[in-house]
Amino acid sequence: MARRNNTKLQAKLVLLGDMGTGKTSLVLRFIKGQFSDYQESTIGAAFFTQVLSLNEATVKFDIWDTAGQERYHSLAPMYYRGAAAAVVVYDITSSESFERAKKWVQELQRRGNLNMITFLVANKVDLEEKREVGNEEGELYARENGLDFLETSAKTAQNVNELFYEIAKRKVEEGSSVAHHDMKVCCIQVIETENYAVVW
Ligand SMILES: Nc1nc2c(ncn2[C@@H]2O[C@H](COP(=O)(O)OP(=O)(O)OP(=O)(O)O)[C@@H](O)[C@H]2O)c(=O)[nH]1
Ligand SMILES: [Mg+2]
Repeated sequence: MARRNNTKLQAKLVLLGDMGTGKTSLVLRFIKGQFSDYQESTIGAAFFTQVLSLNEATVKFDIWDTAGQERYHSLAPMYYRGAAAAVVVYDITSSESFERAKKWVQELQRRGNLNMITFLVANKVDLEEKREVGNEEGELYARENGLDFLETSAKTAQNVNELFYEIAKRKVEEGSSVAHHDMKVCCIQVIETENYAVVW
């Protein structure tokens, strides 16, 4: 019989994106199942943890929710350095936030981890009538840049759990491929800390 939950992984996840795109709202929807129309703008960054149980493993996420205001930009490398996954968020009702998301993707491609899982997330799909960025536009940019893509709504919860579960699943697959094949991959390190293996 297959053993369940026998692997424990810890993964650092960072959210980046323009102010007001819904980064904090996505995290609070995922962790607390809550949404507020009056979510306050993040100052500096906020830290959350959440444990996800999959069939094969338990993944503990250390989540850094960064502040989108431009004045905090210089702090960002502190949060994406060493991250296993990055979620770059834009707001479908703001073309400007989509342009900002592209800048984040470029910065991550220049300065982030080589094997980082990067999701491009188009948030606020409940505001379809105010849409400025088409689904195909986001999807195409993601495909051309090797990113995963999801449209979400922190308000209605559409695709929010799916986003975090997909990242967890991918980390587990990466972790097990390292263990099973005993590969020496320079950028994937599996380190035992306490009870968790940290996958970078
Ligand atoms: N309609 C709708 N509103 C949303 C959604 N997600 C967030 N909002 C609203 O958008 C505003 C900004 O959300 P935040 O979660 O604070 O955005 P943020 O990206 O964390 O912003 P900063 O912390 O300033 O970088 C808030 O008023 C939220 O209620 C969504 O999916 N749909
Ligand atoms: Mg915030």
